[in-house]
Amino acid sequence: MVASSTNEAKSGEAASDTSADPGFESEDVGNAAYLNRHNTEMFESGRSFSGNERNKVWFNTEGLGHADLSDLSGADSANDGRAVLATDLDDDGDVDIFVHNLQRERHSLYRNDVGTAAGFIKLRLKATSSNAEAIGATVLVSAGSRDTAQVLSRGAGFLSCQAPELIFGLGGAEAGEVSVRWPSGELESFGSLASGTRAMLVEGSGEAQTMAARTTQLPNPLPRGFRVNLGDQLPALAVLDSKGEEAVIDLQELAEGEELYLNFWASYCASCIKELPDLQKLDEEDGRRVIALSMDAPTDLYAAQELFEQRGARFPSYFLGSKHTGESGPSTVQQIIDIERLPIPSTVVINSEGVIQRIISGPLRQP
Ligand SMILES: [Ca+2]
Ligand SMILES: [Ca+2]
Repeated sequence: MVASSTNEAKSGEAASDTSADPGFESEDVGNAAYLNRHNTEMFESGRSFSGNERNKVWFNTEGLGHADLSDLSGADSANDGRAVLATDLDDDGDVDIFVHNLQRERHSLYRNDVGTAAGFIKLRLKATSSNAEAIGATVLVSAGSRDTAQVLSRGAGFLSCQAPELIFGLGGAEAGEVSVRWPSGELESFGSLASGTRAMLVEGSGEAQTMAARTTQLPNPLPRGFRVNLGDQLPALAVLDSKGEEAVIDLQELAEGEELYLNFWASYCASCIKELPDLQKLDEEDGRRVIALSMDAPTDLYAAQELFEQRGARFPSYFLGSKHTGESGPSTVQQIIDIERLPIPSTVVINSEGVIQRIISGPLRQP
């Protein structure tokens, strides 16, 4: 899509009589230079070329159609995905998902925690009378009353390939009968393989070579909307103060040896506004301090601050909109959170050393 837009622009540019003035040409709406800069700005601002195409996860209910598990599975994302690799990355028997994105987080890894109680078989293939990777082979697994077939194909997704491994769920059966239709056309049986088997099937051998499991622990995800995690030290942040002036919050300094609650809120968030009096009471407790950081647009700063004060909140209040880029000096707020994903209210509890002890998504007091 991007390439074709640029080509169209180039042909339009050739017909334009503004080419006599290179300075003017570079500003001409629709020409290649304009589009390139437009595209760069799209990338830098984290916007999508493809509009709002959220990632989807569908579950085949076998009879009741496909259920949309996108949100429930946690794989829902507004990121602009370009390729999906579905394979068992931690070798525990269930299929995990790796997504390559065009922008924002370039790679996302979704660990499958559903479990493998229903059983599985993992197979790799080696052909001897055709391409050694056995691309194009069809593997059939009969388990219980179910027959499942998969074709080994490596190409899928933009600039990506699939893992050379097929994973079969057994639907609760203790074993599966395995046969392979090799690219040569030969059909070969490998007999019954027990649930949990990981095996290499070599064409012509008639016997599966079992392989030991090599399980590894995939990391836990960061708290939603955060780019920092428990145990991290929060950097000094460039913000605006409640009068709209540039300010830097050094959380360790502000904590003054006490426990610090950094509350992310906004004037458009009903539950945020509701808990402001509770946060004020918390700030008045011994050994605790509260700081508010509003997610409001800088243009709404004064209205948000007015609402903050109307709710009886008197603890320090800061806002987005600093001109600092985060390249040197204090960090930007965007370097510790993803504003588009952060659930608000969210509260980070920091100890007197400035280290994150807890991250609370939602109100402090759950309804
Ligand atoms: Ca897995
Ligand atoms: Ca798993």
